[in-house]
Amino acid sequence: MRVTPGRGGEAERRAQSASEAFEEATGARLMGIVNATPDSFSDGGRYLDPAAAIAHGLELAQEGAAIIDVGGESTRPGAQPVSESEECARVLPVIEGLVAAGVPAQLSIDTCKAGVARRALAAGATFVNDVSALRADPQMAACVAESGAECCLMHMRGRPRTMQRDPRYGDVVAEVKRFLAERLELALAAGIAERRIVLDPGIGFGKTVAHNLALLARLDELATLGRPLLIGVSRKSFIGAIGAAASGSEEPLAVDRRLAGTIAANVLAYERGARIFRVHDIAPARDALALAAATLAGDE
Ligand code: HH2
Repeated sequence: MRVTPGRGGEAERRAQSASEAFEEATGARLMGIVNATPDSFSDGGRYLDPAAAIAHGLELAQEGAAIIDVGGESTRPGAQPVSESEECARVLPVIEGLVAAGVPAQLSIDTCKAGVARRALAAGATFVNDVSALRADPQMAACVAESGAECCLMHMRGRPRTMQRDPRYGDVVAEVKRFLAERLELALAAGIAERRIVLDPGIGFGKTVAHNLALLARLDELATLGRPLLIGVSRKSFIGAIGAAASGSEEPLAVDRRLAGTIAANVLAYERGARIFRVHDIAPARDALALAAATLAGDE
């Protein structure tokens, strides 16, 4: 419970929401994923029905998500592109429904299309998660700047359909850092306020298992860019690969067996400076990161 000054000078007690309590304990925010798609790699088809997506978003917020990220187009390798009207038809009812239900979280639109972002922002979203870092649509930078929304700029090599075809880097961390610094400059020049920009190395976007591990291990080098780092490792295939290797299996761990690896990667990313965690499973991430924060603080 937190004490806040009430009207007329009276102290008024109010219960903290789960996300406020989490942020106070860790200095971090959780971003819960709601994919209103038929083909997302881990939850495709589960939340295509708006009522199911809205109920799921409300549950994630109640568990501690400060941000609910609503997406209508899968970015998994090989995913088929979706038209603007189809994407809007998938995400707008979800955003409108969450707003109408009074969801206690900020709403994010996961899109590369300015037309989708504009309509989502008009419906109540206040965060634009653009995995192309404002490159896919020339209108996107102005759309974000005019709206005053927060935005995430993510590194991706190539495009989702082809990005996993033999990606190569000299020094992946240095290249991702240079890219993010350039995109940050571009966003600032377009009039997006610096305090509204977060950066993301794009785990799994045009990267091998080794590239993903190098980015996680050396995340502190990206933290020097001076903006909060968002990290999205949840259920991704490198976790399946590492888990399989450690258990002597030829097959990658199934998507529903990647929670432990997701948590390990998020905790290590937190220690190295990540401050926004994009996850499918909020409650376990919340508990693990709270423990990590308390341990790092050396609480007695
Ligand atoms: N990962 C995915 C989608 N959007 N956005 C950011 N900022 N960072 C990420 O790492 C990221 C993202 C892929 O995950 P998911 O949404 O679960 O799958 P799909 O793209 O198949 O819908």
